[in-house]
Amino acid sequence: MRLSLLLFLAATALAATPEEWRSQSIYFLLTDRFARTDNSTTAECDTSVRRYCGGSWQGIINQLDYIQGMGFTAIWITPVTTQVESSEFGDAYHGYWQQDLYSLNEQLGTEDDLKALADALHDRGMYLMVDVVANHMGYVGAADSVDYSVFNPLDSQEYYHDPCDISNYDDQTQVEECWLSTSSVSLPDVDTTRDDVKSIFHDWIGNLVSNYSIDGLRVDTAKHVQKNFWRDFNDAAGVYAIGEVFQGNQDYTCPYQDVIDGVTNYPIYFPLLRAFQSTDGSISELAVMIENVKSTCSDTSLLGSFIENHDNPRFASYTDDYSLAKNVIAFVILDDGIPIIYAGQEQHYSGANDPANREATWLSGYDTTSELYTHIAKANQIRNYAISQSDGYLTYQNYPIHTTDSVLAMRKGPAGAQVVTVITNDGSSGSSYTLDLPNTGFESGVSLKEIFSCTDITVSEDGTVPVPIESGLPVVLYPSERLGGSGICE
Ligand code: ABC
Ligand code: CA
Repeated sequence: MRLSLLLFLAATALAATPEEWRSQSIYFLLTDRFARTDNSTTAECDTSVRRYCGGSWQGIINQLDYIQGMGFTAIWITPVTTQVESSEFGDAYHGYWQQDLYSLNEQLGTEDDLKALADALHDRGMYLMVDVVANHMGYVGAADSVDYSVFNPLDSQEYYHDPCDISNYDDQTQVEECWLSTSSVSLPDVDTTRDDVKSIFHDWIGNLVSNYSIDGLRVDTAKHVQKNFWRDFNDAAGVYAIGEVFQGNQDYTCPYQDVIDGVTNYPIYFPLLRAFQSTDGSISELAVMIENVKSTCSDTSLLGSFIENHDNPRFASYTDDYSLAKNVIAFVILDDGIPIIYAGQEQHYSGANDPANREATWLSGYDTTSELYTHIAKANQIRNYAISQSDGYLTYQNYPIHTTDSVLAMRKGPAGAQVVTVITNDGSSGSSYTLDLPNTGFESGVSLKEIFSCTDITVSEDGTVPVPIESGLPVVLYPSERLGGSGICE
């Protein structure tokens, strides 16, 4: 093979850096629950029984148009490794009860299927993010019954912490050394402080990433492993990694960004939910947290923004109001950080606690005309376009420019190419009025486009923008003259 071709092939297989991930938008799915190889949209999936429902990697390949049609540029899939056998406590359909790091979960497909998924994504210029677990393995039975020889590698008790339950999440030693579960399905906690364990994980992650052409990692249970484990693990992976740190306090969560490229933005998640789950939530609490996260996390552009995932009740389980749902989505996509939308959110699924929040996406019929599908597509489209228009968009830190009891207006992006987002928790029955919005940075007389409704708005002589608030819907403003050729409102 010619050298140039070899270099080209090597380059296309190159995994992605934090710099490359910052501009992505992620669709998160549970492989077992998103799409089936047979393309069925009727196959039964009763979430309450916690069994496999038949989703597969090939199924995802079949539905990439559906995902890309919403403007997503990457997917995050649940863990791919071999899991515990079926038990009275359910199946490991979610992938967090692994036993063999070096083989794949047959329920989800073959090695070739997973490689084909990476190829299919790369052909579209999209990225593959895979969820990985280094904190624990899984075993059906109580802690004292664990047969460590079934694990591969880490097949002996010496590699594990002695069993104890995490009874107090404020005790960091417990959080790191005790087990997430010691009964039903036990989660034997790996002793990640041992040098041999570290090198086993480094070898494994490097291999996994290169074998399956993985572009990025979502790292499960990051706060349950001591901090000094992660930098070397992240380096051994050689790709952007985002750690799951399930904690709302920015002083606790942000420092993990010093050892892993990104963290899931739980500090914003909680005040965002409280602000929009009803029409009397606190906007100011959210505005304060935007600033707290900016001053505490080392790089907000590498955080993962979300309002739904498989561990928390879906947004629509709190309120069925579409306007509120649209406002939180606008925030998630247009704040700093990499947006993460959880499969089913676009169909307004409303499952509450695990396992109810893991509904099969196929039962929606993959409706590309649904209200939130098209809303997400619009929000991703303007973000993707703003990124393409200005190098500074992603690193310019979003900030609140105006707040009232029910409105948060914010600006992101350098002058002339800024996106101004106005969100409100008025809800769909909110009244219609015009907000004279200051501090947008737009010059008086400039023509703006409201990108959800495609309405034209001109900046007033006094520099304020007359923003129409209608039925509690979010508003996104961008300079009209920049939209030529964008396909947005054209
Ligand atoms: C199963 C059943 C559930 C049952 C549970 C006990 O057992 O399905 O119905 O309730 C996987 C599966 C789950 C399974 C578990 C346990 O394994 O997906 O279905 O639950 O077998 C990650 C993954 C998650 C995964 C695992 C385990 C970890 O995203 O899907 O679960 O590999 C903790 C962990 C976090 C974990 C999460 C589920 O549990 O830290 O890594 N997620 C507090 C704690 C958090 C804790 C959280 C929820 O509660 O601080 O550490 O997360 O339990 C805020 C605070 C937060 C606080 C919240 C409640 O309040 O700031 O710190 O979080 O104000
Ligand atoms: Ca641990």
